[in-house]
Amino acid sequence: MGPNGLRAAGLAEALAGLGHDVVDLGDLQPAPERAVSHSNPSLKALAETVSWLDALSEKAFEISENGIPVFMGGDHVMAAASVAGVSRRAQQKGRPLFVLWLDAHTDFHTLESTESGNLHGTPAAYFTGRPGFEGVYPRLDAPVDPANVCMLGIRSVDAPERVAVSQAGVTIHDMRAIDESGIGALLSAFLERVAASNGMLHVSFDIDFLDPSAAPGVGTTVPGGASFREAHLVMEMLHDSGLVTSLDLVELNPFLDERGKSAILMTDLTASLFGKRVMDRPTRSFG
Ligand code: EXY
Ligand code: MN
Ligand code: MN
Ligand code: MN
Repeated sequence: MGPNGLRAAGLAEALAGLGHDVVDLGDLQPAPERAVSHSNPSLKALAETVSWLDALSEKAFEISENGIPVFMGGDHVMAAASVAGVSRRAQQKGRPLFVLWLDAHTDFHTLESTESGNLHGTPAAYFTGRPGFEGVYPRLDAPVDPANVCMLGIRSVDAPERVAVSQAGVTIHDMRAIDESGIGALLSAFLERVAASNGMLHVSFDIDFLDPSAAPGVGTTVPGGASFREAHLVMEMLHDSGLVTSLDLVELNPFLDERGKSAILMTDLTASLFGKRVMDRPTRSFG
């Protein structure tokens, strides 16, 4: 229902209104199910999920040749495949891929370490090449260097994730860091690095990045998230940077939403990333 919530909120029309050529490729179909198994008995819907990942990993590579793909979910496990596909594309172009992870959670579990068995807790571990996904998730041709991953908005991390994400060298800006330094300064520093490396930039936007008062339409709300204004600043700065090459919009659950509030906000934030602004202003360049 997430993609249809965004369609109903007018995402395509909003982007077209900003002068973009928008093509809605419709809903993806899963690949045929493979016989996959794992020793962790808590994993939920593993074979079904893997069949979606198989299809999306190929599709993401295919459609990232031109334009800026926007992957609408759906569960954040989707990012395992969207990032794997665009990372393969970056490798082919000889450019490093950077990932900006906007989320309350690090999603850095392996199939072994997850206790909930919810696979949305695993994508960042997979695409950074943590072991344990081989033969289950799609083959990972181009793991993302964890040093090129920046997570913003973090406020819920399980114990095994805390150790692994720090050891891997991912940049984590939790809500305290945002409170202390300001979200703009933290994002600027990351964008400078992307620009200096001529990197491609994938943005993975989990709607639970936002405070639940702004976006209640998600199953995994965590209090104390990014505000309406902080999120708009992030999107406006991303647009100004000109660095974004692909985007995930995930975890919107219209069943849990309040009169479309979250779908409308996610749509408006995406429009900001694609150039919606209050007033024209000089473009800021990074790098
Ligand atoms: N870390 C918890 C788990 O693994 O179950 C919660 C994960 C929520 C993930 C949401 C999508 O960002
Ligand atoms: Mn989910
Ligand atoms: Mn997530
Ligand atoms: Mn989350």
